[in-house]
Amino acid sequence: SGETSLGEQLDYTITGIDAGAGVVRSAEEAVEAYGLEYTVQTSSGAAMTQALSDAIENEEPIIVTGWNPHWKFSKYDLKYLEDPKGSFGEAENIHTIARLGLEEDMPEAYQVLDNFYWEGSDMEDVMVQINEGGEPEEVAREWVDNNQEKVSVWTEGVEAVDGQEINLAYVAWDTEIASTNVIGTVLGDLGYDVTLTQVENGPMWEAVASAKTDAIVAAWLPGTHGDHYEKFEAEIDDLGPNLEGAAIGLIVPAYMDIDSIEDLIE
Ligand code: PBE
Repeated sequence: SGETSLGEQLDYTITGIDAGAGVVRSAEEAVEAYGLEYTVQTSSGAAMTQALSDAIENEEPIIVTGWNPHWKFSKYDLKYLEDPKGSFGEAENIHTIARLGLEEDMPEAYQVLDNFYWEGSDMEDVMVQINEGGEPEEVAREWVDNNQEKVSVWTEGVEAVDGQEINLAYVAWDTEIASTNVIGTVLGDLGYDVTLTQVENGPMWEAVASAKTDAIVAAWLPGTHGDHYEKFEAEIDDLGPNLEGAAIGLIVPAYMDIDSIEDLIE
């Protein structure tokens, strides 16, 4: 027929994020597993959400590598493409990982990091405010001030400290900008001199495994960062989930006439 196929309209492109992200690797695996003609174009989380918003504004098709929790679901009507081959895994939890020795060196921070746990809706509150233009640090400050009941569970019985330096590494994904700023604020309130260091995903894992950073709250397991976890398992201290029920996958605007990754097979 003379109709332009979806693949042609999309230039056979899946809009990815940073090359180090697990969701990009999973999307590349999906391209293989489903035998798609598509290429996963890497850029950044911010470029992906910009491309998504441009496409929706013009009611054009787009396929992005996405995840939840995320503010994009409260702003746009979106759907995950079904993934019958399981390239993107099942539900994910986000874990807190400390460097070896943190428990001895900074027991107070370790306790708070170990206690840190919140809901997807909490994280989305922070993400939405940042997306609406709030400075991450200020949004985190406000969230902590407005949610003292939750925060006090993380800090219960923990003694204040006197300006000890602590470093948290994170990747500039919207989820991790939110969580890292919130826990950084809580540690700051406890008396720590907190530095947040933005890195890429691989270097983030290397940093916590080699004690160049004290902790991360950005470990997506078991699937998304499973390869990094396995590589460094003996050199890290896994404090367990700080959030449950996250997910990754291919996401499209609800107006698109496809429901499954299989619909991309030509
Ligand atoms: N993400 C957000 C990351 C984990 C957190 C889904 C973009 C990734 O794909 O590695």
